[in-house]
Amino acid sequence: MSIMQKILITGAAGDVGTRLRRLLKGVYPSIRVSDIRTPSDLGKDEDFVAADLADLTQVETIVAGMDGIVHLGGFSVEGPWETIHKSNIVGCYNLFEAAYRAGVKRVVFASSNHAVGYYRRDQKIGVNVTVRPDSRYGVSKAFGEALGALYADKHGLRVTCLRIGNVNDKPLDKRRLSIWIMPEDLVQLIRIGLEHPNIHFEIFYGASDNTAGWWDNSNARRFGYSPRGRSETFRDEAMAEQTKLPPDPVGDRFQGGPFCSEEYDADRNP
Ligand code: 15L
Repeated sequence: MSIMQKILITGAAGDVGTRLRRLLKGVYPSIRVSDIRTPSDLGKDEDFVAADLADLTQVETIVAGMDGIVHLGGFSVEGPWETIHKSNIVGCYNLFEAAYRAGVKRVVFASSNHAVGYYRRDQKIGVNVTVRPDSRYGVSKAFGEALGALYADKHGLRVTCLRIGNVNDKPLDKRRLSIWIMPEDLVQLIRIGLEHPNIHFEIFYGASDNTAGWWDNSNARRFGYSPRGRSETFRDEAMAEQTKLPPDPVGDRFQGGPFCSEEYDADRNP
């Protein structure tokens, strides 16, 4: 694996961006961070450049001179179409197009479990399944994966899409016992995407070593991924938290949980 010199992290003010800024510090010689808003904890030594992803000119400014990009930027939950369209469709297109024009070598795209959220919980899925988005947000993540494939296959960008479960210090409830990823494990996946010599276009699941997991992550393991986190360690706590949540008969059937039950047309979907 070879170390890239200049890395850009978009979405740097968000929860995952904030964790990654800390964890990637010192890993790469030069890290630029960007977001539409200034991170509240921005350090004096951090190279922050604000940008609206929906504006191609601004995106071209932040990607200039970069070797690799970790693209976390965008809207990170379900939202109105106008918001998803601007932040995650136009914004994601601008990111890949600007990266290509600037000669950036690699992009790691933060996709989401919600690109495949309508798979049932009794199904084990790998990375080659048809996408089954559970929301407009999930559709935007499937779109980002498709864009990544296009820029890899047509233009030679090396692209890794991470279908991230839930990044947190510990799994928050029963569903998260299946999809939790420890932040350090996410760093491992990002580093594979930025450094592994054989990346062309890959999809990995962003999950730790979860016994209750729904995803076959052998593709990530093929590239050396060796997760350290084990959600079972936190089972009792997570199940105790679960009892505080309202019943969700639709969400509980599907991997995407509440994203699946939101706006669900039960009368048209017997
Ligand atoms: C996501 O994709 C979201 O960005 C995050 O906020 C969580 O909702 C996560 O999925 C999840 O499914 O728990």
